Amino acid sequence: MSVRDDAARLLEQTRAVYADDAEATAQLDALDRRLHEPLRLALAGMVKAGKSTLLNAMLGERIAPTDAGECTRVVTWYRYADTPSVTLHRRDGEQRRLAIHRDRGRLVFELGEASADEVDWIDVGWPSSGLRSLILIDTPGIASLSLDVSARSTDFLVPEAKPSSADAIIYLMRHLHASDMKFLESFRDTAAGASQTVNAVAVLSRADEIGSGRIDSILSANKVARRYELDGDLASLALGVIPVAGLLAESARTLREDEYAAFKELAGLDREARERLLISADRFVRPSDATALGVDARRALLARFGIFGVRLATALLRRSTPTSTDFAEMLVQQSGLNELQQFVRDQFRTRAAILKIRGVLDGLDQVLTDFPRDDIDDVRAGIERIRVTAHALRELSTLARARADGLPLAPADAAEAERVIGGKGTSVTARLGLADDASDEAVRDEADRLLARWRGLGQSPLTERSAAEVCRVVVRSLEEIVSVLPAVTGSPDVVLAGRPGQGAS
Ligand SMILES: Nc1nc2c(ncn2[C@@H]2O[C@H](COP(=O)(O)OP(=O)(O)OP(=O)(O)O)[C@@H](O)[C@H]2O)c(=O)[nH]1
Ligand SMILES: [Mg+2]
Repeated sequence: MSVRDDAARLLEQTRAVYADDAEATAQLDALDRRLHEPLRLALAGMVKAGKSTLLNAMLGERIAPTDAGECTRVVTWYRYADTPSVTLHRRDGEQRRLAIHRDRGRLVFELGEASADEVDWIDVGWPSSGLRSLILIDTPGIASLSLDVSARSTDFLVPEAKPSSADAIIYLMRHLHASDMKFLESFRDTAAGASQTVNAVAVLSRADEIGSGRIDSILSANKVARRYELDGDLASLALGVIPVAGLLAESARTLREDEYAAFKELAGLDREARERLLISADRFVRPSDATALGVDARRALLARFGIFGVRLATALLRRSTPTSTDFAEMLVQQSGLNELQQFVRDQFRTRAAILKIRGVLDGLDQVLTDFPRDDIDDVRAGIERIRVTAHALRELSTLARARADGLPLAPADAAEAERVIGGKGTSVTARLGLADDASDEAVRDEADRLLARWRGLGQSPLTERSAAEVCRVVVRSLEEIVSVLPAVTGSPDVVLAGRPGQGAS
């Protein structure tokens, strides 16, 4: 019986209790859907942090509107569908299908006569393969001049006294800002608070601007990100900090042949003309006959790639002549997008099942609170039982504790414990601290060694009770690793949702 089956059964049981209550049943139905849907990953951050651009980059398509306009003020869900559709949900409960328009490759939603204030959320169904395993949720900027929009994002992500609708979050920040911290704190305290989970990653966004668009901007951004990561407060709020140049990533993933040709033209200029042209964004779009590219073409390049992207693209093409596909991939590689996607895979997607179950249990709690009655003690007990017995949930809460307060262990032990319970990724090798390509034998040796060590630590009379509890979680994680080892080929993700192989869905 997997944890998910347990949760599904508990939902079923609750539904029977509330069979005569249509409103409660509707909420239970929604929880049931949530249990079977992909992970809900929200992008949040201050106004113009680059949320929608990054969402497009992750999908490799320009569907989220990025410039000013009413739509950027509405929470928008992007989920997989065979045929495109855009549905507007009004606050008064009414739904309306919107026409789908494209403008220069971009999707444009026309809210029609509805103003953003009247819209609750927009639901976009889109046949993008990236959405098969994730639901992406774009949110309006926080701390905007319009308090109203701000309130709407915050309300959605960290609703007061309610579990969040998102399972995990990518928080974009351009520089560490007091209100960023405040937001991340409230996200931890409410959404994840009940089960104390770390489920946020911070993105240092618009990374190309950090070094003023110089070609080593990403390097500078990396240094800043590492510094932020060492900041104790931030470390307790986000699993990591990753610099990403979202605009470059978005445009690289939607690169057109004419843009590729334009960059080749720039790379082919003689050095002096090229350097003069690329000295600043202003200079780049001034009338000049040093290049065959007209002002409009240069303006278009600048808007799509930023001055950093233009410089980088030109430099790359001077060194080699890749095909346009390879060239696009080279640009993506420089943008930091791959690192982010890798992180989302390692930390969120492999834990999708358990993050969702956590959200569903919180939601179930909420139903019991909102619709109190006498015969719900069994359901309440059922929720508690799953929370206590599901090892993956205990891993998550231990991990959260490690990040927030530190574990009650010697520093080296604490670091090892955190790694074993999945703090650096959930693959067997990541948990054991081995290289990805470690041999089966090395994996088994290390797993056995750690298991013996942590059993000993847990049983030592010198170990305090709170530390012994952590040891038990670590030992259990190691036992599950050992139990999957005979079948190890490569390095499968171990999502400890009960038994191997039933984790992510
Ligand atoms: N240079 C640079 N500009 C970027 C980057 N990402 C986004 N932008 C620009 O920043 C502006 C805002 O980008 P959006 O993606 O709309 O930002 P947002 O956070 O969704 O904005 P709101 O939804 O209005 O809060 C646009 O003009 C983008 O082109 C980036 O990585 N580098
Ligand atoms: Mg936006």
